[in-house]
Amino acid sequence: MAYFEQIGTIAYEGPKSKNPLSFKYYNPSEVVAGKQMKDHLRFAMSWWHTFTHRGNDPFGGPTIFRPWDETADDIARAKARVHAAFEFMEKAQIGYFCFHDADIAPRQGNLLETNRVLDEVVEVIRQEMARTGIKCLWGTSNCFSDEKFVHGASTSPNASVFAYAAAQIKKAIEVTQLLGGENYVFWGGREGYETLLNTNTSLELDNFARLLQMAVDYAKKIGFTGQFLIEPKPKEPTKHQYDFDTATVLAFLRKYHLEPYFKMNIEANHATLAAHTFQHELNMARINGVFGSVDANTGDPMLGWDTDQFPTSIYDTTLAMYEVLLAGGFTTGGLNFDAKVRRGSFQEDDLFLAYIAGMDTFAKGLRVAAKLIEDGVFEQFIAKRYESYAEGIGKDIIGGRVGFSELEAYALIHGVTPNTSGRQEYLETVLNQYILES
Ligand code: XUL
Ligand code: CO
Repeated sequence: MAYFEQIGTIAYEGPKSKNPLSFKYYNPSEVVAGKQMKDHLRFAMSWWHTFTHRGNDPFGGPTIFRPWDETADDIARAKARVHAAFEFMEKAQIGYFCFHDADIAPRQGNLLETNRVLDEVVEVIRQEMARTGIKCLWGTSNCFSDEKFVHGASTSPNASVFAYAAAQIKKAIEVTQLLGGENYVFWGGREGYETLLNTNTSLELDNFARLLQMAVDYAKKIGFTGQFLIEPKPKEPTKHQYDFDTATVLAFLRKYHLEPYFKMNIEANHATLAAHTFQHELNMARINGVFGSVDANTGDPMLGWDTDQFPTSIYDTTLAMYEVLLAGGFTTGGLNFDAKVRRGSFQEDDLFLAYIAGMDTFAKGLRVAAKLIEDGVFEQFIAKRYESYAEGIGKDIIGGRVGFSELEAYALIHGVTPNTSGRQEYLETVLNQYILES
């Protein structure tokens, strides 16, 4: 059965096309900076927002009613969603998907039954993957929605909740391995606190690290070679999330000797919520060698919460792809649209239009970023700005050949040379020029 009968495969028609169901900038097989666009961008669909989201918000129930949700039997519904999801990905030319255990199969009364149903649905996914060649970018476990996770999962004060979360994650890693997932994501849904008045932060952080170490050990044991990723987010649902931002996660990983096993899954709006730019978070991951993958959705700058919107700002995607290219591009990672259509965008074709918007915006960003790097626009400027460290006293500082006494002697004799302008406005103008002309 086809769910999107009116829609064919979305094709590249170029920037002059007026056909909304076409790509204007994303030309999958076109080579940009030595690689086909599809291999640079590695677009992924998020199962949860695309196939289970019904438009609910805190003020109202569903506004989105999908044909694949019509059956009352929740296992049949999960299987119908698999067929709809693969038809959608094929038609939208999306090569990867990401999932939580809870999105792909309905939970049952106990863990054993939940896992049995999960296996049943995973088998249908496996068949669809074999039929289409679509791959799994990453899997994860939902350790935040269920009531038992009210006080956290690995950071819960209740040890039996820690055990249950571990069991759930064990299974999710196994399923990810079975589906050939290239990564496994940890997003600490409720790993944080609401108030310090009832919280032992020291024990909670130790336990968080214990759970991650167990995951590392178990992956080794079963031969799961996918990359482990941590997705930083500063707030929501808890007031303070332990994985606040890249720098905080790095400090945590280093304290517990976990850094070799984890990279970052950077989400654009999580950066915004931490009062950083998307580019900042990607930059921090890149310079620390922990750049892994991207959740490409954006927020609304007027709102302080996680709106999970499809990205349409070329400015942001240009600077994001600039960092991704400087990081050497994606290896196991990709661009996952952890994004949902607005509550008011309830038609089936809105799903296609939303993904087209996001994919075209990133494709355009890639084109601009590749040109900026090819021309060395910012690299040359930056190299010149720091040239005082390439010779003389600067070289001695970097080489560790001088300390306070030598520097005092230097300063007493030489004083300081004049500073040069940072030229921010000029650089911003050049960036605009590249966005408009590339
Ligand atoms: C939550 C979020 C998650 C993770 C996976 O803000 O982004 O959906 O991407 O659990
Ligand atoms: Co995300």
